[in-house]
Amino acid sequence: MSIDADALKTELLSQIEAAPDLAALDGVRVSALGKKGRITAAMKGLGGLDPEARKATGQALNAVKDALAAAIDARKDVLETAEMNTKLEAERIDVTLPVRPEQRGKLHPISQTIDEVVAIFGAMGLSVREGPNIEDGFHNFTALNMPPEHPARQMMDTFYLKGEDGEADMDRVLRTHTSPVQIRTMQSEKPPIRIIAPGRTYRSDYDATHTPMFHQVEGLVIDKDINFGHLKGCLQEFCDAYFEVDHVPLRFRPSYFPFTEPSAEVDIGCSRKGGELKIGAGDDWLEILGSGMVHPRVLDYCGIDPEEYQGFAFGMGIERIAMLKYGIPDLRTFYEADVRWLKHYGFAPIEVASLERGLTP
Ligand code: 2U9
Repeated sequence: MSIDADALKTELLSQIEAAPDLAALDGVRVSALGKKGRITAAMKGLGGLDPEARKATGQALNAVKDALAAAIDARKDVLETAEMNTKLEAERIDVTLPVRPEQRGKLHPISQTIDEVVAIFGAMGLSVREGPNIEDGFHNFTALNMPPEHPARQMMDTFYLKGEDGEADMDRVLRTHTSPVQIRTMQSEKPPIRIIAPGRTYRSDYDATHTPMFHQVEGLVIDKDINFGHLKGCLQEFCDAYFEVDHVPLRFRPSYFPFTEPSAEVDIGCSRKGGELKIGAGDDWLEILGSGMVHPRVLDYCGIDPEEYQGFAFGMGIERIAMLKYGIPDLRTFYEADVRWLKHYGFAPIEVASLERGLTP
């Protein structure tokens, strides 16, 4: 048997040169120089040669081994450099690219207004509750003293989800107010209850002053001996803090809501001289919210004894009070996602509304 060291060298060198990447190169190294590699096998075959051929072939194989090791090192350098260049190319950062002109995001006026309302009522001891946007008929209507034949339950005002038969499922409605959150809270918590429920609400309505989705914040206070005076004091304090005016004149007008008795709509004093709205002074009035004492039937529906507990509730539109405070003239612009509008009406994101530091940044 003879061993052709030159042929082995030529074949293995060409494999090394052809290795496309580091993993393939290592494969070639193992198949040539590894324990079960071609060179090792050839070395083992030296024992079958006569002494002279053994010496010459042994030297030749050692030289091939050195040549292969050198070739592998050289190929490894080439492949490593190529790999590094590919990586550098892919991860390159263009430090000459100018920074974007818009460096900071802004808080949407809806978010800012909710933050302010939460801060004000929070300081009075009311905490936030949330609930589902898809409600059932009981929590959105029935428990609020709106029986099935009530006009607000009819299709034109309310978005219903489709049932399996393709018809409106009367028990899956997009909540038309945040009142079901208060219903759920009364069902699951015991008085005293002092909460606000800010969030999205939905009504099938679209014109200059109505959008199908809007935001409300409602409040609920339930305890023994709560009376209309507490409602007035609470709303007075809210209006003074929110509009940042010493004593906003308030006017309570008798009204009707199915869930409160008595009910009142609340106006704030303002002036409209020269077409400019000024809140807190003047001889004009502007409606901002609805309120009343919680109807005994509503308490009853929630398992609270109306002989033992009373409470007041109120509700207002977030968009409406945001427009009044920040002079935003058109409701529909709230939802147009126009970054120029946000830049103008938005708020610095870091300074969260608080009574101590001032509500508005
Ligand atoms: C429960 C009991 C009573 C919440 C109330 C109003 C009056 C009201 C409107 C203001 C403008 C809604 O956004 S708006 O269209 N809301 O006038 N809301 S009393 O009364 C409740 C709520 C929950 C259990």
